[in-house]
Amino acid sequence: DLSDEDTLAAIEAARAVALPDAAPITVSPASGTPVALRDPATGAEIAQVTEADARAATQAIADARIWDAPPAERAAVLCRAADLYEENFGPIFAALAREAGKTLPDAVGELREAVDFLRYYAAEGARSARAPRGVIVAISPWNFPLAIFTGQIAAALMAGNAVLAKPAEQTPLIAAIAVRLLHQAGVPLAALQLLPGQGGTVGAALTSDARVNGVVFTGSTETAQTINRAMARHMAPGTPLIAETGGLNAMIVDSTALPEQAVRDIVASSFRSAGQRCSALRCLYVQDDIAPHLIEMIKGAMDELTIGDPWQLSTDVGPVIDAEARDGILAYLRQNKARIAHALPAPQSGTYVPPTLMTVPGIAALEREIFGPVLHVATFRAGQIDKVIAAINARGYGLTFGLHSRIDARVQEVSEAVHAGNIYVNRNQIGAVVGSQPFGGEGLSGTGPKAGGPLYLNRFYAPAQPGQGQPVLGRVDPVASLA
Ligand code: UN1
Repeated sequence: DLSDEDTLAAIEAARAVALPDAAPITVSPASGTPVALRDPATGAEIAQVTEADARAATQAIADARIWDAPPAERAAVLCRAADLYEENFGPIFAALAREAGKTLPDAVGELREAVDFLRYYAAEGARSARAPRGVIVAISPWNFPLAIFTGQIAAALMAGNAVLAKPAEQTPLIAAIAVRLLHQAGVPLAALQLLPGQGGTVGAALTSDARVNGVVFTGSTETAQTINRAMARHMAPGTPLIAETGGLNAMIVDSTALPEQAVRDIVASSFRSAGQRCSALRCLYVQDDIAPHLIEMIKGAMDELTIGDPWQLSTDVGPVIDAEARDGILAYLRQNKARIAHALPAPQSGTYVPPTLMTVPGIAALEREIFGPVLHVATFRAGQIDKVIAAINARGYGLTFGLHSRIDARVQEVSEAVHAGNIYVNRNQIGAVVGSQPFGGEGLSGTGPKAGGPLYLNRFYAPAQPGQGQPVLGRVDPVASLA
């Protein structure tokens, strides 16, 4: 919440000190060729990372040791890490802005979510006497390089596992800051090892090793499928993959919606974080009788967005993560030029993409998940909601869904009919809150259980062993038992 005066003051303090202190930072955990990390807003080099290779990954598995401390002690260490994260907000904000192009409001949200994950899993697991699975590989995405990175690790560590963390190749610096703070809080070195590197080499080595007892992954559906195949070939049957993957998230706005509220929520859901959230709105369905007016209002609200340097407090939309992402989205926009209804000017330098509104006949027309600030809009007529829902469900994803309607019966019916892990009514459809709004998808969008929810930790404990279950009592011979 950036209207909070303390937060604003803290950010101003961070802006003053953190930037020169944070750069350049050299991350060098392993042997290999140093690779330059670049600021997406400016293209400037901010750090050098020496990536791990397949040999380092294999060695890390051999070096891994489960965290053999009482659960209450593990919980205390994770809570201490949460405190350290909060104290170190300056370098964390600087790294989030410069390495991941995060705006300051997003950086604040990300730090809070990471801290919430640490404290939530600590509280959930503090009294559990269950045994860990063993070695857990955690593969995390660049779009939440602190929150999701930390959430995966915190859950696996809280259950007592040894964790091998492979951050996204775009965001090893934030990962290195996080791991340093976790170690400083008291997580043993052998219980948490950081392996920055390429998915194709480090990720592949980690996910095809029989000594690994579980994988937790957030990223694309295709990568989850690749990991699934590698695990099936190499690991013991039943080794879990806990995956949060992509989505083609829709929102329905009917003619009873409050237009001003709907527009605010549509713009936040589509363009905040430059659309780089798997929860983001991709395809909006507006009832035809209000559509012309609502679409004009969306365009007007888009025109109010400030696109630019994420380090400026006034910025709403920063760059996308890298040149490859930008070029992919720009190519999609060129190919679908005829559908563009509105696009904002974006800075020419850096990896910016113009926030864009496209009109489409329906969700079936979307080629794939476009991971950026592109909103597709379709219309529907009264009486056609069932068809719209069938079209949404037919895509096979099931992450987030939004509905703006003032008809109670419709809210009830639609939320029962739509396949989605997170259904949001009369609000935006991003920004799930750890604890109160567990996050996760179904179908092509993920395996569950939901992150930040009460069932998540369960998957990180070993299943009950034979002999450790409830005793099954048979008939007892009274004479023999007396003897
Ligand atoms: C993702 O984009 O990978 O609800 C997950 C949200 C975030 C999770 C997004 N807490 O927007």
